[in-house]
Amino acid sequence: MASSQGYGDILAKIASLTSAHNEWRLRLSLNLIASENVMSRVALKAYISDFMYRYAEGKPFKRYYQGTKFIDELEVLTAKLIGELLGSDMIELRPVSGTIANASVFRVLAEPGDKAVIAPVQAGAHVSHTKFGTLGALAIEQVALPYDSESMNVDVDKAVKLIEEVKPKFAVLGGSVYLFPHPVKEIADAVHSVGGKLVYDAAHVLGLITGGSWRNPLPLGADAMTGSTHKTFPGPQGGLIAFTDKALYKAVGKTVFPWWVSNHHLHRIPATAITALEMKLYGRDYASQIVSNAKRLAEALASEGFNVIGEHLGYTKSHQVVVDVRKQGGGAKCAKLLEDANIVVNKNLLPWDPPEAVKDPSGIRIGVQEVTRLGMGLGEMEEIARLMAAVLIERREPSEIARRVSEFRKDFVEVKYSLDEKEAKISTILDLIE
Ligand code: DSN
Repeated sequence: MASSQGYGDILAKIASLTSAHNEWRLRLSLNLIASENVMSRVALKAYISDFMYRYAEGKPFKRYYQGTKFIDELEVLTAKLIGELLGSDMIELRPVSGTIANASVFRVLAEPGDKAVIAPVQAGAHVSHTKFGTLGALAIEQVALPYDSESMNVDVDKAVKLIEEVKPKFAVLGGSVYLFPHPVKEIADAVHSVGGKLVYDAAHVLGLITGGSWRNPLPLGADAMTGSTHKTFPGPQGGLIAFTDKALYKAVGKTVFPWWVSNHHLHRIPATAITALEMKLYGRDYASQIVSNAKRLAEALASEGFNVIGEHLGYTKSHQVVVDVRKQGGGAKCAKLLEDANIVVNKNLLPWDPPEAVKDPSGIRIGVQEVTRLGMGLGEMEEIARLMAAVLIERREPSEIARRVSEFRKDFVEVKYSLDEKEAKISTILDLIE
């Protein structure tokens, strides 16, 4: 067995950085980034498999490689499970991220120079919807979907008028910040009437949809729904697309490989299947607890003196809470102070911010899906609000609050809404490697 032979310092550094991160994020801190989550132990075991070393270019049972007979079956089974949760038998699992899922659909729907109607980034669109991201790389022109900051939602009348004028190839709803359901039917009808398609980006709310706590956009008129499998849907990092439009499903399926992925990171597939099963069994309870927790956190933060967005609308119907922290020093400063107190959130543009304010926007965005998966409920949301107020309103020393956060976190380390590990009997490849 070789020793580290002079690389001991580097090895120690790699080990200590990795261990410190694991300890910090899994034991000591409150993870409130709205786009993250943790997998169950069963899904994690399924994830650490030989599939992580392998290639399977092409579609199940029509691959360009040998050695794929098990992933072929697993991929079909996973698509079936997800399809049952979403009410679609047209599921594409190969995009390795939500951004790649978006790129795959956008490029089939539009040629460079064509137009798409999409909310501006400060109104909640994901960067991949914008000229700064994937849309820009595809040279598709973004026409801003009219947005009403009062209702934190699309301005339907103005949006319908704009769609009739612009006649875009497609419109996009959904994205990275949204508290309330979007008007899917109205926008679908408008874009269909000019020959375009509606893409719904469900990256953030996929778990809420599969759990029945958010309206499924597919029966309401979305032609394709893109998503991530690791936000409110608590699986491994990855993307997917569900379709109602068969021609679009086929066209996108022909281009995911070879345009956007060569291999599609096969080890995420069995872990995604395990998570889909968990959502079938526990998704309804999980999703409704997420939404109740988000609302309670918003109310508790408001009681502590924060300017929580959307009070007149009940604050939120999703997993997210958005707070205007200009009075507390702005998004960048507040997110850093909270991080120093072991509370991890992200700074976020609010609808009135110009895109250039991205480095120091007005707000912070908070997501409760991960702490909910760890078993937190309404009482814990009130404690989180108190801890945040101690840092940002009472101006207590972040290191003092960090200790309180870690103490509070101690009781919430087990991943709930999970399959039973003994029943699942999944072994990892570590069991095969001596
Ligand atoms: N940018 C991520 C988010 O936090 O919403 C999604 O890709």
